[in-house]
Amino acid sequence: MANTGVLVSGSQANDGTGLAIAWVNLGNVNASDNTYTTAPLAAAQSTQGLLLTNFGAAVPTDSLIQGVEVLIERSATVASRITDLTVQLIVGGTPSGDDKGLAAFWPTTDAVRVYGAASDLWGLSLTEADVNASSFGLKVRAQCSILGAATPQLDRVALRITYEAPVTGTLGATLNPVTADFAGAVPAVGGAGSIYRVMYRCRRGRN
Ligand SMILES: [Ca+2]
Repeated sequence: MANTGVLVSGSQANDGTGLAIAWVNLGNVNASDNTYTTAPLAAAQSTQGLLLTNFGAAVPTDSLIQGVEVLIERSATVASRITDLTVQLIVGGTPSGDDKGLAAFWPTTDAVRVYGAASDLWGLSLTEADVNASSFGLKVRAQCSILGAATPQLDRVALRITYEAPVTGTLGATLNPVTADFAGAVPAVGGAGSIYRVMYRCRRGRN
């Protein structure tokens, strides 16, 4: 299994939602450096959707996407006020799949919360083309309690994509179905020494 490493967004924007509060200093969201993307909220207000895209993933062709982890380092200026409203992937420019926003209050000192997992596809069937596209990304919204004002602060928002890359084998080699990806006889189509690419895609109805 391979992964892209931790990636940050090349593009950031507010989604313009209704009367919601826009995030400011959007470029601060890419580094864990205690400079923040913020949206000062009054009681019961919520932020606009922060749309983060253009993560620059370079997953190899014909890989099988296994999961997406989202890492959000964040804090709030006041305890017990700020919670997630939305944490959702963006596929092809459209928020899609599971909303993993949580009801837990944001802490008042920076902490990283991980959403999803290396084996979690957020209810989606993602291809390498989906995740490599500049239109792939993440939407984040936060909301404030009715008890009073507070500001959500995003220090860094990043994601990491786990995938299984295609594996090649040589005719005559012993391929272990656990550690490689082929069980059974290799057809002698090309003769000894031929290179075969063997792929299996058995997940979520894909072949
Ligand atoms: Ca920062």
